[in-house]
Amino acid sequence: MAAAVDNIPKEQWAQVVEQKGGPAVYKQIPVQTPGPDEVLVNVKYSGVCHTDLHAMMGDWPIPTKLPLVGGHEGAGVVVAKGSAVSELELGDHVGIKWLNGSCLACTFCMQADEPLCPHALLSGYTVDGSFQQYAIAKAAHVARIPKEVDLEAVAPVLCAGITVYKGLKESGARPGQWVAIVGAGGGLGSMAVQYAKAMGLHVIGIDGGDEKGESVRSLGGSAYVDYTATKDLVADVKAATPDGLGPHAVLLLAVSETPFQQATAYVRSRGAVICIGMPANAYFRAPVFDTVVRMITIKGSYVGNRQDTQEALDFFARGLVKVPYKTVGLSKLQEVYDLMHQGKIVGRYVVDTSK
Ligand code: 8ID
Ligand code: ZN
Ligand code: ZN
Repeated sequence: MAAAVDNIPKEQWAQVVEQKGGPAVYKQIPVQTPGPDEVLVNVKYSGVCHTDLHAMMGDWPIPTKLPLVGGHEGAGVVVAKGSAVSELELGDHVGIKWLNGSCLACTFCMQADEPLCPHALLSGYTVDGSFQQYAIAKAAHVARIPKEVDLEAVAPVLCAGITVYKGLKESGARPGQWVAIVGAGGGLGSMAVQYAKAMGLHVIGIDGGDEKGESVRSLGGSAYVDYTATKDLVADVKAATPDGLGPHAVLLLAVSETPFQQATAYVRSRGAVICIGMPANAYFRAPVFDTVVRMITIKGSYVGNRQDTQEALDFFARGLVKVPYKTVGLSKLQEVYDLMHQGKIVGRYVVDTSK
């Protein structure tokens, strides 16, 4: 180790998933030492993403490490660094994101598609993440957070913000056009409404219940369609656009399969449907005939690269997006998961690692 602050403890508090399906157990575990190309980050705050719940439940086809410390929206301070780390100093503010590290040498890394790296390390999935007081990440990949930015408020940008900002770019939607955000009241959705607005787009939010509708409107959405109340979702979404032809792009952020089977019915001809949410065992479904004769694009979008990260953070630093969040102690993580499982969270929960 090349450098470290003096007061790093040997033990720390963490939330540890010991078996598939959980629960997360709040306990003390050892603090690790960073390797040559790594930094040790004193995580102050971490956002709680639905991906952390998928990881604990073992929802997805790739297994997690076990025992597992989840978390990948960690905002904190560099307290130690390896001998090969020259571009970060002790005391720098950084973010631990989903992409903890990548090889930087494969064909995908060479083209700044690091999320596609076959050797990618994933925070809170294949390596321990930010639901602990001291977490390790590759120096090349930590997000650089300006010192004047509030670490608590910025934490959810580190996954939710980056992901929806990248998804909007992938959609090709241009200023003045319309985008439907499906799951608009959730963590990614709340950020997507605002990034879309900041990028000059009109937003139709789709989610369930009045509270999520109020959130969509307060964040700048032009229309809200309640999937639990509508009699004809496709007609309502199309009717929300001034010419009735439907949105130019759809961002699918919901943790439910149904919207993945509806989106091509209301997207505008020549429009794009972007899959981002990852409900367990779900399939996308679209009629081939319509997809062809209406020239619909269907795409997946997966977090973002290092440049997307800095751009997404810059929107936040300029005050263009604000995260609606509630903060609880790290010790209360399981309660956050319970609310998330019930779909009751509007916006994001952030955990404070000191409590
Ligand atoms: O890189 C990626 N692709 C990426 C990055 C980060 C997260 C993907 N994700 C995935 C997560 O793993 C998760 O599957 O995106 C999904 C959403 O994550 P989240 O925003 O953190 O989840 P949330 O806060 O629980 O929000 C989900 C929202 O979907 C709504 C819920 O009401 C909630 O507000 N929703 C559901 I469930 N069914 C819906 C439906 N049929 C719906 N909204 C509209 N229509
Ligand atoms: Zn995430
Ligand atoms: Zn690579």
